[in-house]
Amino acid sequence: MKLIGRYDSPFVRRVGISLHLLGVPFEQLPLSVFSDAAEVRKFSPLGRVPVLVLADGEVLVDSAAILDHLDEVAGPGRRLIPAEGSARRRVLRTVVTATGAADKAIAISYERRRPAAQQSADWVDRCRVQIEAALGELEAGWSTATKTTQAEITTATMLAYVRRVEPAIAAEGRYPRLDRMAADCERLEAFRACPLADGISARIVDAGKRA
Ligand SMILES: N[C@@H](CCC(=O)N[C@@H](CS)C(=O)NCC(=O)O)C(=O)O
Repeated sequence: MKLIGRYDSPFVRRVGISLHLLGVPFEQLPLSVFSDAAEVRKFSPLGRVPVLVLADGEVLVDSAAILDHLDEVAGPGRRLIPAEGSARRRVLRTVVTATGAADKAIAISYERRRPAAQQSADWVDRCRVQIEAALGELEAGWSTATKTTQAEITTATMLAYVRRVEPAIAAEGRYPRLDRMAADCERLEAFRACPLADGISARIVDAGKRA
């Protein structure tokens, strides 16, 4: 199995962490959607990551579709999103809020790649407000789980990405419950196996100790 993409993408990282947690062996092809765009398009015409190439050559695109497949294979006792009922709805609500925030942080990061004169401060502000609303909702409703689910994985990977792209939005102490949860996650073997550059993970673990 091959996972295409780099862990600086929160979507690639949540898939990598899920594969590790589920004990699924894989090889990572750390292609960049920018500098390796032509190579990425050979697997996914849209040129987006993550892509998961299964052992039989079947290609899965989009992190949600990939995670859905991994949960199906993992089976009822191990799946990372509960199969049904209020537990499923709760995890899905958290996951879509976190992925929505990640989308907005990615939008800011792409805006910053444009020539300075073409960047829109209004657009960046709009994205910031949306990320803050999502983080506020997650913080207010957060309850510590006994088991790591996709809610923790996706929220923690999103938080690490926001910290890298827009550090002020997720400044230490603004979201203490999320700080503690993310620190617990970043200590897990599966998270450490999907490392982030710039020492972000270590800073999140330290912030969790102070939260
Ligand atoms: N909904 C997609 C989002 C994936 C996504 O935004 N990937 C980014 C990297 S973080 C990407 O491929 N960007 C290149 C592009 O959109 O052109 C998923 O969950 O996989």
